[in-house]
Amino acid sequence: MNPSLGQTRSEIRRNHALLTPESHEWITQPDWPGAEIAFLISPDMGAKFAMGLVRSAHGLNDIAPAAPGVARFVFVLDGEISVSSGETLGLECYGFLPPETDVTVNATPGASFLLMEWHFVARGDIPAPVFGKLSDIEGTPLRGDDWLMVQKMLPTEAGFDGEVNIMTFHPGASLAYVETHFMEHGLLMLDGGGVYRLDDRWYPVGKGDAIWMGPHVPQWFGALGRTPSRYLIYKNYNRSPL
Ligand code: UGY
Ligand code: MN
Repeated sequence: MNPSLGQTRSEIRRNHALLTPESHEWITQPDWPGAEIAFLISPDMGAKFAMGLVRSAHGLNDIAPAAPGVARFVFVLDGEISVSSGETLGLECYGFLPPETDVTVNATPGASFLLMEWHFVARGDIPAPVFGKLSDIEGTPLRGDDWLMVQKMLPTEAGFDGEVNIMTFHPGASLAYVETHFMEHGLLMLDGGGVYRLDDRWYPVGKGDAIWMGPHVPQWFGALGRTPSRYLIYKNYNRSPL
């Protein structure tokens, strides 16, 4: 595959997309001074959320909160983020900033992180911010299969309208069946790789690849290789389809 000859593994389809690193478009935004952002998933393609990668060569200072009504989630891929409420987030630490939180974001030079934003659907009181470290979260087997472990970064209480999980597949493990559900996903491969089935297509995927799975798209993953495969996956959850 040779990007300079017009080739890419990226595919944008009606109900899903694969976004691979060689086609990332890094842009600047007035709301994010000092940052370059590659927005990989956005409502323009049919998603109800935005997902991107943020990087900053010289660091970030006091990035303003998200727009009114918008929840923000960050997951650190390199360097360190600190927030104005005092928390410092290192590698594989995360933060959930609910709407109307006046917390600003700073980052060290060279930092990079995953950014998710979505219009928050409130049920009762809006939850407080959540900060944590992935390695502190215990994994639980998915449907009893300990070759496929899930770590939930957000509380499962009804006040949260989404979940962001890490799924770790033992080499050779796979989803037990082809899922179809009305909830959407945004996914970033963190380690390893395998084959992702999306709708009627099968994609080889590896570290750094991102995927949008729209409502109802048939989805399945099988892990390949000799080391575990891990992905971060967002899902709109605790919400009615109506
Ligand atoms: O939570 C999920 O729906 C998850 N099992 N989906 C996926 O990995 N594609
Ligand atoms: Mn799913």
